[in-house]
Amino acid sequence: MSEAVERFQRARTDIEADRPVDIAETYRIIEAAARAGDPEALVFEAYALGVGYGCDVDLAAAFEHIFIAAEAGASDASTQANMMNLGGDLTTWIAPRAIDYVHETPRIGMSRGFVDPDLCAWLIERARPLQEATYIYDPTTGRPVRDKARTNTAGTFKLSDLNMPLILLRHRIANTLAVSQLNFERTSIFRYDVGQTFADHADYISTSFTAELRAWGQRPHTFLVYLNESYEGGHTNFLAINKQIRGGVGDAVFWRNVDDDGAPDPLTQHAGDPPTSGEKWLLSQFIRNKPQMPG
Ligand SMILES: O=C(O)CCC(=O)C(=O)O
Repeated sequence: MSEAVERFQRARTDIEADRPVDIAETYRIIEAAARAGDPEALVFEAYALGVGYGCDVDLAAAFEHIFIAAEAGASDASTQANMMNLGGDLTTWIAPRAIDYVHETPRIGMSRGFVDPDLCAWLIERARPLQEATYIYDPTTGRPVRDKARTNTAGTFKLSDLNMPLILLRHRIANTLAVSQLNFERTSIFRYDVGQTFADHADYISTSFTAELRAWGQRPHTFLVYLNESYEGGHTNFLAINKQIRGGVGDAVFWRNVDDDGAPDPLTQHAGDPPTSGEKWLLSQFIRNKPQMPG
């Protein structure tokens, strides 16, 4: 094994363990191993180019890399390539989708058929092994704590868990909302079993969390995609405005968590109601107003 590939393997172990790394240096290691012809490094380079991990976003190169990696025999690249074939060329993949507004104050938008049903089913399978217990932020300390107010599970996609269809979806979301993909937090997929809930909460960052706001900015946007519909109950429930929303497979709902001046909007308080039968799967994308740690 070449030196470049050995260095990549070590970097990959760190990424998979979610250890803090020097992102610019890690990208150079990935790139060198990909140039040396390592198929797995090609896949990682595709993800890095897709989200801007230590490099500028280059979606055309990222798109191509997956097909090249599939031909080179990278595990998993051909299933991604097959999914990508479903969505057409790069331009079609990331084009903004049509939206309509279903509530005025606060403004809540929906985009029907935002994600292809086959891709929804595929994303659920990618998210299943990532599911972990969820947390809420302690209102006093700002630290994550377990609480009965949030009993659903969530799978969060760090760099090594990504896949190119999901990266392309992130760009579709960014283009639909006219925001930068660099401001995206890690994408999550939530699972709710019968009775599990994410009780009434808001997604904006409280103005009292000054260090968090200084470091990572406010969270003006929430964008959700309903990945399945074989459950009852499980609405996204905006209690302050008495509005319950449930999309069909692949439908998206989104709103701004802050008003036009950037102040938190308490009317956006909402809950993920518990399903009364079946299980609910939901993609959740939080978007900040400044660039986030990529990957
Ligand atoms: O499950 C839902 O419908 C709501 C999810 C949610 O509350 C959130 O992502 O903040």
